[in-house]
Amino acid sequence: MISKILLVNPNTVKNPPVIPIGLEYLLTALEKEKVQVDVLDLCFATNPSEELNRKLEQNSYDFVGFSIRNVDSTLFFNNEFYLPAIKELVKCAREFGLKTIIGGSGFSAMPEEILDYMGADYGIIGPGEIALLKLLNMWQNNATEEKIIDGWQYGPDSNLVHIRGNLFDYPRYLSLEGITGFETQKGCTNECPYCVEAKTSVWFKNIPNIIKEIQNLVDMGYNHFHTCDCEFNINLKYSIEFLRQLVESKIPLKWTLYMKPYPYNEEFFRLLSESNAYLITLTVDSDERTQSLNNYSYDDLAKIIDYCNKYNIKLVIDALTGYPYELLESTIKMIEFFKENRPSSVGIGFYFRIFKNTELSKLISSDKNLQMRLSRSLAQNENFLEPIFYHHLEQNQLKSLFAGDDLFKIAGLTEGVNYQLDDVKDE
Ligand code: B12
Ligand code: SF4
Repeated sequence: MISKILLVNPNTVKNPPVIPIGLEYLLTALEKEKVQVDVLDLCFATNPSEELNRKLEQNSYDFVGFSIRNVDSTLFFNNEFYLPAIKELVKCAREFGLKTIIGGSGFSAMPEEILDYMGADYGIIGPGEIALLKLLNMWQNNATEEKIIDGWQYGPDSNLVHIRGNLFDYPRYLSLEGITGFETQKGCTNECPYCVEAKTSVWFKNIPNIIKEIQNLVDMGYNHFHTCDCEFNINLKYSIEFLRQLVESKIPLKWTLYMKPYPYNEEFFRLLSESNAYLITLTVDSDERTQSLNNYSYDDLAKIIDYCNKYNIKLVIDALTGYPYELLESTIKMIEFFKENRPSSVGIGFYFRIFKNTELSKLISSDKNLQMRLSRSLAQNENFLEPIFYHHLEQNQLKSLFAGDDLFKIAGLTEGVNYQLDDVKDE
């Protein structure tokens, strides 16, 4: 394969900054097939377009690939919309006559709309390790009929051992409270009606290869990790096996994870604790229709809180409330539940970011009553790119339900993510 590709990280969000692990994974896959790859990290750039221009003037490439991680901050308060700045960068690469490819979790949320908005040549949905190689091969053979390739068909290539930490400035990320990530799997089987990751295919990675990847990073001095799985406990048997092997490896690290309220058991929490998982962020819906779609109830939440207490793991709840037609009683029930069964902190979101291709967007599009509760009017042929939110609860209403209990926080009113909260930071 003779193509030369520049992979660009255009993500300049710094609260916290995120090391572009997606690009690191692509690098291993491309280098294994001897594709010539170069990277440009614009996270700390003072003028991203200028830096990209300079890079393109000084080097010659066939392709420029952009990783679109976030469409926007998904928070109503202080919302930030990231696509316009990335569009400028894609335009700059096209002005050099180069083919552009976009991918990433943000892109995968609304692929057709984003490809069109960006004016890019190609897009890859979901995992890119195998799909990008396929695309480059097809291009070389003049066989690129599709503009968008679905990487979920091919998965992430679990035979790879990712050697990371060399091409991006880890020390700079970590000095600004960034954290090193690792991924054990891709996809989610749950059915949260507002989520862009709901009902995707699930791919599990080879556990010994993940452990080698983590060991290499720890050997380089990076020992504080966050999982990059949508939710760590998609499949309990696999998660427990991963935890067993991590414990056996005796790698000195500490880590934090996202998980959903089902499935779990006591062994799972015991192993989390033994492997030095110090903080869990648990995704919770107050709406019991969504709870039952995802096989859990308040009994499970109570058990999880007990296990976290027993095994000394901090627990932060990321809760959503006020889904269309959810009653106020349901919101009150959740708040009262957490007042009684206390985790370390409960972040509450009550504005739902509407993404195309979700159950929520279909519901909103077909219901005029719900359209009265949007943060802006629906456009004709609405593409949902420009941030748009549904809500029927009010901030004051929630605050009065909190009744001064500082366990509760409204999502988006303070900067940062859960591992940065003062009351959950690991000493
Ligand atoms: C872990 C995580 C975090 C951690 C990151 C820790 C760390 N150091 O890595 C923390 C808690 C810090 C975090 C913060 C935020 N996050 Co976050 N996060 C995730 C999560 C669960 C995993 C992301 C990840 O690393 N995946 C693993 C890597 C390997 O996958 P990947 O990046 O997708 O890359 C693959 C493919 O996309 C593709 N690919 C990627 N780039 C490219 C480029 C090309 C050219 C090609 C072809 C392919 C390709 O190939 C890669 C390899 O398979 C995702 C959900 C998800 N499952 O994606 C949300 C997610 C990305 N986060 C999200 C958001 C909103 C945020 C915040 C803005 C939250 C906030 N309001 O503060 C911040 C932003 C911080 C920042 N600087 O960007 C949203 C983005 C939504 C959207 N559509 O816009 C997601 C999708 C969650 C969601 N469902 O809403 N996050
Ligand atoms: S469990 Fe998490 S990742 Fe899965 S659909 Fe629900 S919110 Fe999305």
